[in-house]
Amino acid sequence: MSVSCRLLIVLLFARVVVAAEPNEVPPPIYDEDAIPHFVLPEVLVCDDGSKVKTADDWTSKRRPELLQLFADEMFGNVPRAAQNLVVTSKVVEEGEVMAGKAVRRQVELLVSRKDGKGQLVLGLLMYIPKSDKPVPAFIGLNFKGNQTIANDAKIHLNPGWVRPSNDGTVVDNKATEASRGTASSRWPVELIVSRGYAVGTMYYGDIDPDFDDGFENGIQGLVKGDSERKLTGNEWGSIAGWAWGLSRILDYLETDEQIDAKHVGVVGHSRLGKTSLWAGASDERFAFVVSNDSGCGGAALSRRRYGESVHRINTAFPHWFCDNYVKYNSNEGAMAFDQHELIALIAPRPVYVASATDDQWADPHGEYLSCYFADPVYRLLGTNGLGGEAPILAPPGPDDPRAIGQIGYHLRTGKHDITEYDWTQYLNFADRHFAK
Ligand code: GTR
Repeated sequence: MSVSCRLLIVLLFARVVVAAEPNEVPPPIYDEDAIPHFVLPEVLVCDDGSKVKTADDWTSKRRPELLQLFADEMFGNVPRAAQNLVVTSKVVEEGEVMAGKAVRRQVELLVSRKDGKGQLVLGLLMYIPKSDKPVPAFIGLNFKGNQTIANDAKIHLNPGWVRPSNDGTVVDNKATEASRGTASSRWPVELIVSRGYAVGTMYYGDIDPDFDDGFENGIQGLVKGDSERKLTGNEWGSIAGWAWGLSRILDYLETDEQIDAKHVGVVGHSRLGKTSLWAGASDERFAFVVSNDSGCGGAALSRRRYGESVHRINTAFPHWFCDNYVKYNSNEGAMAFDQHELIALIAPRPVYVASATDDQWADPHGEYLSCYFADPVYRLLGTNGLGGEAPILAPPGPDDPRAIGQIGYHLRTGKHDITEYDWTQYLNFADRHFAK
């Protein structure tokens, strides 16, 4: 089916235009019939109107311009000064786990300014299956500290600022002992290791604490130093900072002989799914990318305005994206891009997008459509896209991971979360691509 024909079908889904006062966040749409009319930018047409006909057109022209567009208008560019940072690593703890079948390794990545005026300590936790050859790995950031991912008393308790929680796991914005293992259902470490993969994680707040402080702290603050300069409209927001941190983990893994650094996938849930997509788009060393329930600003098409909208996300989380992104509040039609093109930036590498039935805020249908509209790029680059002869417009039903080619997709029954079911699909997907 041609791209224009697919666009027509989407237009048929969309009938009513929603109007709102310029500065007022419109109420979320939860009705397919209420989605505004929209026309998606064509992924295989360059800014100058020329068509992308070959893999080379994509790689040498369209992909670079799209990547720059997302950097300038949405996530923000990493300032050149970040290249002056010096990152060193130190293994700070190591031990056998899982009855000798795996190793737990804790590493500190020390990020320092050359002028000595400040540094950040990023704590990486890894579980690595014992093997006589380097193993592939999944890496991803976590929300509340490495100690939350497993009930393992040896994991260092994160000393930094943590988002508040009233269940005793965080007191005065510091994680407590009670937080140990509280996110273990999201990190089925034993399953991952038993399938032959290492898993590495870092607390996202080590890179940039998740609150709007004008970027005085975290990686943006470190790069800025004591200069009074404010970030410009196209400089990095928090998501770009977190993605930068994921790339530093990969730098380290390239030096770890137990890891097959050519087969490292990046995985993330929710805001960290938005982050894994941007990390995968901006750093082509990531061999595969997983977006779990990433929603608005992640895998979901922005123009649908279904569930969380650009206007709402920029209002609730002004620090996640660059300031230029605010121009698109209730004005998505002015974007020269949409989220299918973020998926396409990962091509031809495997990408997996997952949604959940009760997570309408993240627009499961819009997440699938991004995969659908990224499919032509995957096929142009010689892969089978969403699988089959041609992609299917209707999303698969719950718990039916059948839309699986170089792009994978499933809709899990249940709430906004990342579960063992999700991980099982990601492991199967990685197995298939790494031909194990
Ligand atoms: C929500 C936000 C979503 C998603 C989620 C999360 O409040 O609206 O975009 O990122 O948080 O990260 O848990």
